[in-house]
Amino acid sequence: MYGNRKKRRIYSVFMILLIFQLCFGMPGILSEEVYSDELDKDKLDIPGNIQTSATVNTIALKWNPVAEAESYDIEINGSVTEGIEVNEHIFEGLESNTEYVIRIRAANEEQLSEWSDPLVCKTFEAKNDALETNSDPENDITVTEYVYGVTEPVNPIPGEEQLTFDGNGLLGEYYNNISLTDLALRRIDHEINFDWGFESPDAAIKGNTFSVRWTGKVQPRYSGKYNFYTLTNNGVRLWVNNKLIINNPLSLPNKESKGTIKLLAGEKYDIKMEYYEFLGKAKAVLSWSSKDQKKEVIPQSQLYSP
Ligand SMILES: [Ca+2]
Ligand SMILES: [Ca+2]
Repeated sequence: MYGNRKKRRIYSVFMILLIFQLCFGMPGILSEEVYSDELDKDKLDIPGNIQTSATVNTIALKWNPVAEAESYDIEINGSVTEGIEVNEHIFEGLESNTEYVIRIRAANEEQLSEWSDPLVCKTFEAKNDALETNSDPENDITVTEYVYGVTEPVNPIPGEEQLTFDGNGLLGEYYNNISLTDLALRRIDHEINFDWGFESPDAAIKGNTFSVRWTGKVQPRYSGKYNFYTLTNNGVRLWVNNKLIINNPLSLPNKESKGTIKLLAGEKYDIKMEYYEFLGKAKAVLSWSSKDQKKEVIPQSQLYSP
């Protein structure tokens, strides 16, 4: 009997504590949970998966989009650029061979996310001091002019119509990264005149972060100073006769670059074009012109695979 009374008393005390908890304790706990749920609902995520790509004087960034974010702020060496509306950005005009510390946060009208962990990205050392790059804002063309080759102007060779032009195109080597190291595909491209948009050049190639090296020979129809033009999205380098005549390693969309070199009609010159696509749309077009040659995409007849 005594044992049962004790059990009943313990049971009663337990019930009183439980009722007290229900009346006074629980509302407090519940309201805290509701409050933190409301905070979580609006909290912006920190931008993640930040990828960088550097050149001598540029740093390109992209990151995963953040839900509910309307824009992004980027801090680069302490200076903040606000209101970037897409999840990618390119800083231009940076110092070469310099480390930049970068953080990104998301923003909308109500709030800011925390800054991402700082990451360090270093620009490359400038190697080719002779190369002059001028910007022509009127035509939105980045001009890289570098004249090589024969010293005296050469007139078209008499009887040049006897020259034969029967090229087959250039060897295209396609890589599944932007650094021309992860070879995925080799093929002959009759000309370099590609507008891939958001698509990939081939099922074996990713839609972003791929690169291509085209090699072979180029054969001009006329003698004289030739302009070569690359219209690329994104970076490009072009060598003709083993001279680097275009060096635009971080081409913005629809940027045309021009390089100039003197050539002799009918000669076959080494040509190499390196290109990479970083993000978004992809494009690679190689054209030429001279005083005797109207501007055109360099046709298959003038290109020879190695
Ligand atoms: Ca793409
Ligand atoms: Ca692109």
